[in-house]
Amino acid sequence: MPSSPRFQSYLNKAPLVVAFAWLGFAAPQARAETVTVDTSLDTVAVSPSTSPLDGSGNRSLRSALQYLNARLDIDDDEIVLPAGLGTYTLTRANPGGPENSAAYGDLDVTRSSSYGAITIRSDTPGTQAVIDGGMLDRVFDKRNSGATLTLRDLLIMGGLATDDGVTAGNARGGGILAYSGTLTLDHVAVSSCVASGANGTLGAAGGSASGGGLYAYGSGTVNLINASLLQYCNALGGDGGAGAAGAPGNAGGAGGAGGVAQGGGFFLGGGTLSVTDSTVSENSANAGNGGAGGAGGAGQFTGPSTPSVPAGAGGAGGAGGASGGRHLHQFWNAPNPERHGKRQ
Ligand SMILES: [Ca+2]
Ligand SMILES: [Ca+2]
Repeated sequence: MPSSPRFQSYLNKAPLVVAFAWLGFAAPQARAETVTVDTSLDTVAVSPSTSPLDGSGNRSLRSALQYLNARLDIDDDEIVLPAGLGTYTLTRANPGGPENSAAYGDLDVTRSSSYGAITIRSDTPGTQAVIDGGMLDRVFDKRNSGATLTLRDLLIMGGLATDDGVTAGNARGGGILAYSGTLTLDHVAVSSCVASGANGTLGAAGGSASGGGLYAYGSGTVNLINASLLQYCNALGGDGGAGAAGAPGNAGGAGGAGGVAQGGGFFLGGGTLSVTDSTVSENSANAGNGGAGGAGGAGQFTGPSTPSVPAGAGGAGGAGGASGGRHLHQFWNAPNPERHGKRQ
């Protein structure tokens, strides 16, 4: 009987191979994947269904996410950002309205609950890697119900939301927009992010703004743990549009109402927020101003001196919007878990 090491190795594996053959399966492979980013540039994957590499052969934050979004398996995967590689600034502006495939603007996490979780973390525990949205769009958009996303040791800044994820006008989630599932911020700071509602056009109301730092909706859970921080974020309602000028002899149009602003730091449109040893402070919500009333129409003269049609009255000014947490500068540090709220 042969006794070479190679043959012995085969003999050791043989029962497993036979077992899988008998069951009709191929032998399983470890599929969980870690993609370590090696460029701070904001590039896209050339073939995201098979590789995280961009056109220069590098792995960027965006190209890595495109690749993991396309990996529809049940294993948990992660993206590792070297903290010393510089700021990861997003530079791919949306070409026209919201985009939800992670190719432009915000970084869309599109996995559903049927597949494994995604973790995006710094390579150095305790040291935050910096992601700057460049005020082009919000930074992260967690889109599918049930998906699990963990962000760890990150500073997320410079996000700007002007849409609700699908439609422009009403702004939600300047730093992060999250739909259902589980989102955990583990030693993550969300700072200097803005949700900004659009200004109204002629006589129309301004857009609303909700969640300057974070907006969560659906039925999931958001966990802030381990010295996470929502700070210096703003929700800014859009101004109402000015009323139309009146036709001769007619009143001017009313101005549009100012847009509502809610939740400078965060807004819960649904689900639960749990804050543990983390802080929400120095955020603000400012509603839009009401639009000015339109000018009254001029009088009409048919004779040499007396107007036969009097001048119209000026239009009514629009109502100012309402703010939730306006000028909110409170310090909130919850050392114990399970603090829930609609607005903060
Ligand atoms: Ca998006
Ligand atoms: Ca996007």
